Amino acid sequence: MEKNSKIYIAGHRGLVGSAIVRRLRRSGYENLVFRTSQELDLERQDQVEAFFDQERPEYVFLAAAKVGGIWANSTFPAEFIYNNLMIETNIAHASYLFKAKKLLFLGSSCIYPKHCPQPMKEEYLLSGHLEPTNEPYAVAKIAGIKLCQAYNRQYGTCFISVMPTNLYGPGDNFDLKTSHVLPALIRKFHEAKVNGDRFVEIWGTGSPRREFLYVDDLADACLFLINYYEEDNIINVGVGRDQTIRELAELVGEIVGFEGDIKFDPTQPDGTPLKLLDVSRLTDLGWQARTSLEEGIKRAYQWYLEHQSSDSKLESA
Ligand code: GFB
Repeated sequence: MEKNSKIYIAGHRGLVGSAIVRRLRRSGYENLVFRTSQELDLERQDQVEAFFDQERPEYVFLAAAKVGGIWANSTFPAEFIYNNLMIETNIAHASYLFKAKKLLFLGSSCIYPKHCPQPMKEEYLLSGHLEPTNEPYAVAKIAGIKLCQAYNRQYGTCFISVMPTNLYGPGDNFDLKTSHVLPALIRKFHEAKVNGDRFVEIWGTGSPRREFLYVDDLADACLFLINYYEEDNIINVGVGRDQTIRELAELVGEIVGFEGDIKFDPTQPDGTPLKLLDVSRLTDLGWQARTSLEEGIKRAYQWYLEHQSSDSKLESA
């Protein structure tokens, strides 16, 4: 990308999109275009095509998506499959029609089978059954990958697909029902500390293992990949380490300064037991994550403290 290239960031107000905007600006890319969901409904093909016709972006970051944690995925399966299919189909097709030079599609580590060998290599895609709690979301993301590959093959486009592990950081959704585990734990421990509660309740058994990537590291990887990666194959982005949810909860409790106990609620689902990405393909290209989990949680907690009074932001970010 040239410094004056026109770059469209779909989803620029979300966790990932806002980090990509921060990262692009830091490197001096200023010709950025974006629209709020009020201005442009990405589920409407006519609106998306009119926008592409008007703006003709040269590079597209497809970071717009319907996302959420295990409860949201299980509760709104129709929205998770429909919204994501519509958004990715409309944007990829418009990128082809209006001749974008390159598109970067963001998938998710939940595209891999529930009982995938660990760490999960890119070639394990479609080698087994998916985790039921997020199957509709995973199917939409797999469709997005196949769409990119099919357009590359038939139309000669340059659409790349990037699979990040579980993400967290500034701009996250801290709503206790719909969020992912890490922001939920930050909020639960903080509120328990402030209220002087004796314990914090965590969903599930605490035994599933998860890997967490700080979102600004993902944005850095996206910039690296849009500049240097041209392959059809998907590529994982993670840190290469995981921990149990129990260990994560202990770490968040320590950072927040909560001194009570942790209780588990095994009536809530655990989801997939293991989810660690093999990041050797990306490491071999010369990129690796920089932010330690402890440092990342401290920064995310700081962001939460600075934004907790504006409830609307916390619940819709
Ligand atoms: O982050 P999370 O919601 O999603 O949950 P997944 C991870 C683990 O943390 C699960 C446990 O075992 C949860 O039961 N957990 C414990 C909690 N306490 C809490 C809590 O208070 N809130 C939440 N949310 N979890 C998602 C997928 O799976 O991962 C998405 O549903 C997406 O589609 C995302 O792929 C990356 O890691 O299980």
